[in-house]
Amino acid sequence: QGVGTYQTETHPSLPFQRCTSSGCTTVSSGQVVLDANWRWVHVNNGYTNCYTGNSWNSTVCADGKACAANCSVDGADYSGTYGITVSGNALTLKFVTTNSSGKNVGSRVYLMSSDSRYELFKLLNQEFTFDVDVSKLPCGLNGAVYFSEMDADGGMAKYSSNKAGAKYGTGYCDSQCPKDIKFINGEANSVGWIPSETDPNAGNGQYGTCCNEMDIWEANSISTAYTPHPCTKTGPYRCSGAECNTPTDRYGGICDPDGCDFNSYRMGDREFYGPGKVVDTNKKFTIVTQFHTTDGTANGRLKEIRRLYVQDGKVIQNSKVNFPGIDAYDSITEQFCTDSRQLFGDFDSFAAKGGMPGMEAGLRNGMVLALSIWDDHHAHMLWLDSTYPTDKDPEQPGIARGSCPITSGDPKDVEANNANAQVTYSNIKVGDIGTTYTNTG
Ligand code: IDC
Repeated sequence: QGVGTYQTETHPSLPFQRCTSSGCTTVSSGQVVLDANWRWVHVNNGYTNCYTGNSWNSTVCADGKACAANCSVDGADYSGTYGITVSGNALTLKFVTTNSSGKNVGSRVYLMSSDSRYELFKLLNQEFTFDVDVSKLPCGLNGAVYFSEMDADGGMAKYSSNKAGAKYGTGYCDSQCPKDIKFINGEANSVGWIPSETDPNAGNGQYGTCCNEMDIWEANSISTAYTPHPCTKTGPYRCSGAECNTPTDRYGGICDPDGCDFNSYRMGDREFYGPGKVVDTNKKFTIVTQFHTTDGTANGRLKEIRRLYVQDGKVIQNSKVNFPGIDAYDSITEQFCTDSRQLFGDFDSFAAKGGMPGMEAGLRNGMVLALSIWDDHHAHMLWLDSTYPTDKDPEQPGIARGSCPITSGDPKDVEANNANAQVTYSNIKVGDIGTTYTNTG
């Protein structure tokens, strides 16, 4: 796909910090870029759309290669069209943005340290820290901060027909092997495209795009989870057929779509996270995630993913698993994953797709930071913040994930009633373990 020039692409500046025991240095060239899927796609040097609403222009997009050769992705008006704003080191993503050109729902941006390359994070034996304000993020929404094993240049070097690259937010992948991505490997995903039945702006093509994913933060003001999702292949990998996770065969693909989630509420501590709770979601707080290895170096094996919170200057240890018959784990380890999946009676797709060694491979290869706000057309976010499956007993371990009603989270409701929802991420830091936060309380 080419580059459209009707709107100049100006990345909002978002400085972040790199830390060691001698202190933190600011990467002032930090900036974010909007994913290509949200952008206007039109014919090269013309105003005719290649993609409108949820379908492709069949004249210029007779096949994926021709479509990529004929079409360009254009620059973005970050605040006006997409509700994406920055102030200092803080990024705010608004949920619904309406203006004369239409309505935008949600967004996904990636962190860069230059205009044309994503920042590639290597997190083994490191910690990743940021502040969040989820106070305006109700049931059914998800403010997500996570790492995907994308190419730093968006795939430009591998696929010469991708002329847009990271500067225009191309090359996305994750462990759901999403098929709603419009351009994969420098080709349009237009062949066999099926428009979504519920989303006027989305659809699914014949290809998906898979890769290792480390969810640092999937949350709203009611619930939160952090979740490694390994894949059996190095990403990004373009899948088709059964290798993508399909609705009828969720676990038949090359990635782990469920992950090994640590959601405090689901793990049996219902008083830990939420408005007025131990981690009080009415106010800003800090999230620290540490990637501990067996030998305390980046060359060691990934053994534990630990979480800490800091609020009002005070370090808050993670909640503990609180069910009879299972250890009081307070972090993600291979044993936590095995035992919790077993207790809950979940299929252990995490183990099946590589477990901690699988996640380690992705972390060692390097991953790109995605920051997003989204609603859920498939499961209404009930897997995060409610009782799920909805017909099961919430007192049975693993079923209750949060206090949201099972009727909440339908995109048509939240888009109408919570259009003003938003999330703010700020003060992003990465560095040696113990160097990105302090306890002053
Ligand atoms: C969750 C994933 C999350 C993903 C979501 C929607 O962790 O990253 O965005 O699915 O696809 C289930 C659900 C499954 C959950 C998983 C953890 O079927 O959707 O995965 N889980 O809550 N049942 C038991 C566990």
